[in-house]
Amino acid sequence: MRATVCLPTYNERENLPRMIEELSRVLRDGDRVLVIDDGSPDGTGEIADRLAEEHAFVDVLHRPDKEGLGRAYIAGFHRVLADGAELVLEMDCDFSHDPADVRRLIEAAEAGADLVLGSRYVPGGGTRNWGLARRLISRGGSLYTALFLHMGVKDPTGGFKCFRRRVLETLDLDAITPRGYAFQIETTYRVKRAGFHVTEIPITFADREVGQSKMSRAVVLEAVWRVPLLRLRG
Ligand SMILES: Nc1nc2c(ncn2[C@@H]2O[C@H](COP(=O)(O)OP(=O)(O)OP(=O)(O)O)[C@@H](O)[C@H]2O)c(=O)[nH]1
Ligand SMILES: [Mg+2]
Repeated sequence: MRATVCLPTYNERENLPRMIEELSRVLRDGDRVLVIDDGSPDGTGEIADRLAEEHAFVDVLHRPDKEGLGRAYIAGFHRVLADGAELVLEMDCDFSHDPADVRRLIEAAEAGADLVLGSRYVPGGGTRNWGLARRLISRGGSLYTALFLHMGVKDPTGGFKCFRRRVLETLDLDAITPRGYAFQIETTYRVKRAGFHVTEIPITFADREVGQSKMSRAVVLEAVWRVPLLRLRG
């Protein structure tokens, strides 16, 4: 099945070239990468254009304003579905997600899962170089989500995923409005509600080594109020 990795970027100039290089080693013939850049002031967009000229498997979607991860992914999903992708992956560009794990996500989808989640909280998964505060926020987010949504998912806030095409075609993508972690929770919730088969495979999530985190208090608070709302709205 032809897979496309959606790679949202905002100020990832130090990470993007190496990420494309590493993905070129794990992707198969016909697989693609779509870089979705929100007008990064550090020139990531121009670097992406250069990489797309050098590598036939790379495309770039430029968006003028930074509107958050959720919006960037939705725009990317529309594009890759139109381009005929059969599997659609989400992945961070900061090496928190190991490109070497992309193959295992693809294989789990090809083995029958409709949505594969890279999971820190199933046996064999974990985090590396995360301080206590980040570990608590992440664990707390998982527990909070379980309390309201009962999805049976151990790592609902993670952003390393692989969707089958038919899943994204079924969802009303433009109705998914969160920007941060809540985006990850809501997509998985909707996929489960639609009756699709979701599976988790273990990954190790490493803290970024270069560039700046875009995580903010606003992103966490968004998830705090949106999760109960999701339950209420059904
Ligand atoms: N296009 C786009 N990409 C974004 C935006 N915000 C974050 N990203 C990218 O999304 C990925 C994840 O963002 P991070 O900054 O690592 O945020 P995070 O993973 O929640 O936080 P950390 O774990 O602290 O790094 C990275 O590749 C970012 O460059 C955005 O508004 N638009
Ligand atoms: Mg990150």
